[in-house]
Amino acid sequence: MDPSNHRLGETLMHFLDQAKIFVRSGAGGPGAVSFRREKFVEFGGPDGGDGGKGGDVIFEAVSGLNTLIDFRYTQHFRAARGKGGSGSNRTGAGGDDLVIKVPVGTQLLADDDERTLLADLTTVGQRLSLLKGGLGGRGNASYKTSTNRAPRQHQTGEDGEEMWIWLRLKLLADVGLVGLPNAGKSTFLNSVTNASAKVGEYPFTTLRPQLGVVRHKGRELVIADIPGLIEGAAEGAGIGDRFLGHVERTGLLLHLVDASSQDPLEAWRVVRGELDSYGAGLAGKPEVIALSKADLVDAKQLAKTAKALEKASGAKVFLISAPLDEGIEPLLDALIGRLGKATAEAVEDATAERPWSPL
Ligand SMILES: Nc1nc2c(ncn2[C@@H]2O[C@H](COP(=O)(O)OP(=O)(O)OP(=O)(O)O)[C@@H](O)[C@H]2O)c(=O)[nH]1
Ligand SMILES: [Mg+2]
Repeated sequence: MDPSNHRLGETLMHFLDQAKIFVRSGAGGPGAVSFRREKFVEFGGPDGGDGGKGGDVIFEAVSGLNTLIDFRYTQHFRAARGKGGSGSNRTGAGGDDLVIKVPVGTQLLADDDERTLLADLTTVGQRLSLLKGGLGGRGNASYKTSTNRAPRQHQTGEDGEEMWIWLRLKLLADVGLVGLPNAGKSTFLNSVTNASAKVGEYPFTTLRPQLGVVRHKGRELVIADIPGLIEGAAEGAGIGDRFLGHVERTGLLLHLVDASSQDPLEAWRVVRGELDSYGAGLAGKPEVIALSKADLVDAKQLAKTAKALEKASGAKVFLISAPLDEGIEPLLDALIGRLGKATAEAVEDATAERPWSPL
């Protein structure tokens, strides 16, 4: 067995960013057929109550979750049925709504060819009531008229609704870390945030996306670390590009290039190429570039590399050494600076978009 496949398999057991599930709302309870039987009343009237309403299926985005892994084990979700009505005009109890908790950043997609987007739950506490529970059936009391004083009519409850849907998680972060494997992305994440990502001196140490939070100058930044990209990732090479979706919604990309590598300029180009072939606007995202492992290269060489990279990218290139905590402050300043601008642009984009309407 290919060891990298094995490791990927292990990873997917703990992290899952898409799942297909079946949901059904509760059916309404049946209406009752009942007549009053009272000792001193000659003809007891109809008193069958209505059935209760079935439970709705509701999705709610909650904090503290960052994988859809639970949906690998449970794929069927059914809200409770309404209870039947009963005598003495008692309406049946409504079935409880089923609230399905999902991580912030979860999208709900229809199981059609287009994978139509049904909802995008991007803030904590955001809810979507996807399926309505069936209405309870009418009890016979409600059929009483002046001409029919003892109706036996009643309704069974309305059926619930059901559907298969896809859940897709796209983590929400301010900054997405990209670079070749071994560029020092996880080392950087660990040094500036509360994260404790695995670091290794070999490629593909990181097998699943991870978030970290950094507080800098009164601002909170969420940084997403994803597995390294290699040439051909868009066609599935290495771990492929399947995790790039997690940087799709970041305000900007922090592109780390290993200053001590053979050809840093080419390393930068390869990753740019993969961002380009992935699409989804990644190539057009604001990019902050930093040469990592600056401590491993002599000053002259470093300056030369930085200059070449600045020329190729047309952007300022930061120099950092995460283990020595060098160059980190100015880099974080730049991230915050660029993010302020990027957010303003994103707000403009978002207001230009058509509002989402359910189904
Ligand atoms: N000397 C030095 N070593 C570094 C620096 N940053 C990272 N490293 C080392 O480089 C190796 C790779 O670091 P990681 O942080 O795992 O790299 P990565 O980009 O997350 O790699 P993948 O997860 O495989 O994509 C590790 O051995 C780190 O200790 C640095 O600034 N200076
Ligand atoms: Mg890593």
